[in-house]
Amino acid sequence: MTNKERYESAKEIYKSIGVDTDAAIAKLAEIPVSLHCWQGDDVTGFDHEGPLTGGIQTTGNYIGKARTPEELMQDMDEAIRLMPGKKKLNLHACYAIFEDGEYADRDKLEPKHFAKWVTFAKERGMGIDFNPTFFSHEKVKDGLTLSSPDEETRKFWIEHGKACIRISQYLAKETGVPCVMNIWTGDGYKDIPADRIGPRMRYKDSIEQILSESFDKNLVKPCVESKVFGIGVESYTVGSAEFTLSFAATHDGCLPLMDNGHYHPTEVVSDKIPALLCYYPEIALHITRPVRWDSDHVVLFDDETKEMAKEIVRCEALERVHMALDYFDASINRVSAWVVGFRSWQKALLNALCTPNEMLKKLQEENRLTELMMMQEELRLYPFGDIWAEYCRQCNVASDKSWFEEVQRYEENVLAKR
Ligand code: RNT
Ligand code: ZN
Repeated sequence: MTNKERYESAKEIYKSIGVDTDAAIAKLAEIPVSLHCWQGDDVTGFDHEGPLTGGIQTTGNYIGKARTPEELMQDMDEAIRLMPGKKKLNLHACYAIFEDGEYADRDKLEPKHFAKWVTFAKERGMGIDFNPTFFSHEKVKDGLTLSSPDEETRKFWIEHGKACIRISQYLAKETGVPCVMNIWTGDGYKDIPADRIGPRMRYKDSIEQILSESFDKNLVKPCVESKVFGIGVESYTVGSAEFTLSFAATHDGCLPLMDNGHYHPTEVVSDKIPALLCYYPEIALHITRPVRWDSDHVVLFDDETKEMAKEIVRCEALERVHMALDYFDASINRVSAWVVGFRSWQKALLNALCTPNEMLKKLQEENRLTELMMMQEELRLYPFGDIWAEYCRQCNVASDKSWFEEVQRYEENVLAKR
């Protein structure tokens, strides 16, 4: 059978359970997913020397890490060519690009330092998301930034946040696409603190000061990301789940951002998505794969990833949930890491769009739970691969593993020579 015939056959099978696969494919093609630049260089950026801090860590030393903006863009291009679907570019402030000899510290960053990224994104029809970088910098004092008891430190980071609001607004204006600006800090303590409320009150005040910078709410969407713990900050995180959720709930225009690596191992973000959607008009996600902890492994097409996508689709919230990938694996080919992760999330979304959600919901409402279980299991073996192949064909990318040959060639010709 040709791929076309396989698709036609699969389409009929899905049609018999009330799923329109053509509509699913068309829908997915218009939903942007944010691709994080930081997988390409192990969260290093271009504005500093020195280690990655903030309780996050990349492990591995695979060849070919991008060392310059040109290399990073070239690698991203290579990855983008191999992924179906609409992309948005996700940048961190530490990826500022300085022209010869010039340098601006984080509190003095300006839109012009991101002009090259704007050109890159525009040429590829992408919007841009942005992140202030509150880590890997000498002004992180005793592991604290926005919650520091040292006024000078705190002021520096507030100014950084404000500069990032201005940059986000510029990125949105230039690309014509709203910019999601995510605030995450690694602030916390390794061991049992004596004062848990003080840092949180300072953190609250600092974020309020950042958000007091004037911006158009239709252009800039600030978010606050929570976390349970980081490496070296195991006992206390200032921006905990309760703190950030409450902050977003009480500050108009501020979105909560859930990273699925930032919860206790048996908690699932798939269940938290519909809970938050009951209250927030919009939410944001960092999609990652925690292995035993917030390890930021490459996203796979696994059960929880599928379940998260299903919840977004079932809640009819594809336009209300800002989706961004967030992982960094330095132990494997970084281009492949981008591609596998992005393709996995695309698969999860397409799989969700091909799920007979109305039918399943009805079974639940009528308490036909025996049948619901049977049907959910049955669906696992539906010919989803044929729908995926058709989606990839329409997006002009390989549907099967043949994309990997391209990555191997690129490793040989480009990455191995660095
Ligand atoms: C860290 C957070 C944060 C970072 C990126 C680089 O635990 O997930 O989102 O991964 O900002
Ligand atoms: Zn994250």
